[in-house]
Amino acid sequence: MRVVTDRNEMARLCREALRPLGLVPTMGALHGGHLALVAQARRENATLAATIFVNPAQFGPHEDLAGYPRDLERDLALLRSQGVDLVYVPPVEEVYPPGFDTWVEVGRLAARLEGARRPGHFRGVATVVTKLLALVRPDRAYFGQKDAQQTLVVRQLVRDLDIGVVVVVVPTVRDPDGLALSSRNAYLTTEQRRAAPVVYRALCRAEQLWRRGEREGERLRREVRLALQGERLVEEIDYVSVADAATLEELDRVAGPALVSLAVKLGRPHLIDNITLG
Ligand code: PAJ
Repeated sequence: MRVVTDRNEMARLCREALRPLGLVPTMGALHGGHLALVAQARRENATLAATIFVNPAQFGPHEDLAGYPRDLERDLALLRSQGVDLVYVPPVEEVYPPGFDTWVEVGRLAARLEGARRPGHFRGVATVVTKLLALVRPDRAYFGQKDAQQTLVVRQLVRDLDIGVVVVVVPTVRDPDGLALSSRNAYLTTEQRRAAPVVYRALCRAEQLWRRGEREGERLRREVRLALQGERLVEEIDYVSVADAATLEELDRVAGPALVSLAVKLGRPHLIDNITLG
């Protein structure tokens, strides 16, 4: 496994790589969710590249960029054990050199949900993903359904900017109690961790009602909220959404595929999760 910090060297190694070339972008602090992306990408490509870059541009001024969990040696050992060929670990100045002044702004899709909760977040994501795709030029790039809106934003920019990469979305990996794996789970206390499965339970409540024939968006949103409010450690419900799975527009009635998604503050972190209906 080659670990590369220089973008010219990364570009050269990717140009010379056996095709197809797969890319798994991450911010490190790797867990089973990341590794599911890596495993699938390993199966589907001749060469596998991963990136580890905690992207400052996607953190808001009041978000804990400095406190984001980092453990490069452990991450590299995991990637090596999964058969990754190339890992790009750029310093911040390599991605945003002095004078950097171009941003990728996705419109309507990026304004909703996480975009409303975290202004500027998707501009940072879209910009760094575009840069990584331009540098690596992979045949396939892998993203997790855990961040459903991010997958839609990436698909939109790939389409709009004619990037010519296949975006592959990998199902959410969960702990046995339903909690979606996330680097931010490390911030939970033992007691908060015990309460956290309420997030997935609340989503499953919507699915259960939907299976019984409930199609009214507002009723589904209300039931998810009620389930969340039943857990006293949920300090704040940022949003509960039942939206069109392609446009993220809130639905009055569920007819086609719908994304049920939510964000809550539980202790220090905000937890996000989602399921798809239909
Ligand atoms: P990060 O949070 O490190 O996640 C990297 C990838 O792993 C994302 O595609 C994310 O959706 C996926 N992932 C995280 N938890 C998952 C889980 N439990 N199951 C399945 N997939 C999971 O997302 C980012 O980094 C950044 O925004 C990035 C795309 C790297 C741009 O900076």
